[in-house]
Amino acid sequence: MNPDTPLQLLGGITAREFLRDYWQKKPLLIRQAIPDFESPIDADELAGLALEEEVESRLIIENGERPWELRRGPFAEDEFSKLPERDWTLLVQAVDQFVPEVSELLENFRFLPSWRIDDVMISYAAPGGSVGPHFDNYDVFLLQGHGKRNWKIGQMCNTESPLLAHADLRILAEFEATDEWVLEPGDMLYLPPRLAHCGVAVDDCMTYSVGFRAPSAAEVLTHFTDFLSQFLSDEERYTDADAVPTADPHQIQRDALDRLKGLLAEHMSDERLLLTWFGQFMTEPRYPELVVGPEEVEEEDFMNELEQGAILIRNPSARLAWSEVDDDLLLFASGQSRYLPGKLRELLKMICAADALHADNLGEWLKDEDGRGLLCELVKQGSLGFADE
Ligand SMILES: [Mn+2]
Repeated sequence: MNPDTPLQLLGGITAREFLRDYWQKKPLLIRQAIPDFESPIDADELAGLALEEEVESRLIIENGERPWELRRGPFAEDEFSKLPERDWTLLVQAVDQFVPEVSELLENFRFLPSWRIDDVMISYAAPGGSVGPHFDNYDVFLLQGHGKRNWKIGQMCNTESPLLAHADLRILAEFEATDEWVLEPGDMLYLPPRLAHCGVAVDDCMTYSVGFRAPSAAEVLTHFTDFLSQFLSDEERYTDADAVPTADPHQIQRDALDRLKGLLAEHMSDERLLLTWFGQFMTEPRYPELVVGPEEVEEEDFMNELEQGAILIRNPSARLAWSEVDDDLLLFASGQSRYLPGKLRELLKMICAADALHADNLGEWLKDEDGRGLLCELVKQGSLGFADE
């Protein structure tokens, strides 16, 4: 993708300009980001997903049993018919993992790293429906899918921003609107992290939220050090073979701190381990239980299937990324990593990018032992699978 091509999705600016001026910095309203957009799923289908055990969903009812009542799915069918006329919202997480047409929408966002994308949440709101003024710690693109929604944006927030007393929802106690727009189908609003916003349904409406993942500094440190510690032996300890007599034996001296910093720096700067951890962490599936490998797959059977025209597709819950370090390639698949020889570079790119793999586009790769082995492993692991006819 050429970063200097003006994109309709970004209102005619280029990916380079968007990243420079807006990404993580300031909001951008784009009228008709996807012209004449028609939601690939309707309200009934969304409600249907919220009945499913494996789907994460919530209902927020502004004037329910208590103010801003939160109910968690899965829901029973008759629960929807008992809802009030207005002022409620149904939120369904990760619809892209369950509806291929919603997943295809993400193709529009290839100007951003795919491993930064978390999921597509879809909300359906009755007139007046809202989840209250709030802020998120992540970037989000809000694409209007159906009906109209009024969006107000406000101040930049942080952990000190006062919230309403509520057990589960983080609703801002203070909201100072600075801008306001009504979004119609195909319109999109980009919001950087921590910007206060409040969307209220004008009529029955559906909004797509393309959300991103970014680990907190605390997560990076705790998870990376946990990962690192698997490779460290108990013998490796704080050492002070270079110690000299101290004036006061009760004082922790500067030299002790320097030795500790040296110990930390030595391990923290291991780029191979850092990359391995990061790739695994960022490709961890949101719902690991949906990436379960099938029974043992024999390479011979696997090859036969492909030769008979079977099509390999990515498990919609799997996450893939690749990287390189020195002359090695690394493939990250759903929280796992593997080193691969440099000759597989083009295959790796294809596995990450292609929506379908088959004998035709795989071509020569099926004659390569390492290539075949890799594909077969990914099927065993559950990241790739044969499409049902
Ligand atoms: Mn939000």
